[in-house]
Amino acid sequence: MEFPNYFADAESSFKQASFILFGVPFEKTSSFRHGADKAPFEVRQASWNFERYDLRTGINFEEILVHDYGDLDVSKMNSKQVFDATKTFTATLLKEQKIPFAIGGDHSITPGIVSAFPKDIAVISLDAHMDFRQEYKNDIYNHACVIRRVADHVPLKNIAVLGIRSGEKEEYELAQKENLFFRDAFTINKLGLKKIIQQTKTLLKGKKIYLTLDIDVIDPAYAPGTSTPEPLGLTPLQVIEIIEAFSPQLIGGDLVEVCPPYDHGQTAVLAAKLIQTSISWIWRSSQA
Ligand SMILES: [Mn+2]
Repeated sequence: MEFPNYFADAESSFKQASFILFGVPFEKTSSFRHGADKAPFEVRQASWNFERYDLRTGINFEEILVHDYGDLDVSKMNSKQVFDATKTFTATLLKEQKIPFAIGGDHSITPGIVSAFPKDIAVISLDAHMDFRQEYKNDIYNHACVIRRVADHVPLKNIAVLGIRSGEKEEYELAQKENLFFRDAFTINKLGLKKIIQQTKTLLKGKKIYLTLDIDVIDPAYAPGTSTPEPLGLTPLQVIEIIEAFSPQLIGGDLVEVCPPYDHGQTAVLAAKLIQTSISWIWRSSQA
């Protein structure tokens, strides 16, 4: 069965909307499994599964002014062109005071979006991977270099990476040497998520935050349909807790790396739920 090809209840006009959802079906930099370009479609389809009322926020999703712009046409672009296109598009949204939320695509779609924001924002990256390489496969815009590219725009001290459990030895050493704030999945489980949220809040106190949510931060038992699955991850409820904790500071976000050909639907449903929840929490925080 096919549902309309827009996110459920995202029925505001562009002009009226506070939130603009848009798809960036780009996945040319994926290094293991291919198919993340199918994610915007599948995540939108999955979104029609939910009831509108959110138990925890007490908000009916249809009350929220969300416009689904559709997908950016990136099919013939390389990673540098996608960087430029997402930056330009996001800049037009910010000029209109909109809150952007992108559906990837692989993680390489994030730095262009972030580059449209002022340089003094902060970024939280939820990801299984360090993504701190200077370049990968001769491409500085590869999905394995996301945090590096974000750090070209945002000061490194404004970046927090949570949930990692994969990276090259050199990446870890460099991250430590350069004082990148990161907390791996093991430390989160050992110290407890509350403690880690507290530490992250101290780091990013008073800052506006962009959230990039790589679905592979979540354990592949919950989210198997992803490009580079990495066992021993966070649970969906831990991720929801992080989103809730930072929602008063969030000014935009993305959800990336869903890979439908390796999914039985559960990853797309979870991704849609995380998008719906993120938007609901940001909306609720803005109403308070
Ligand atoms: Mn990742």
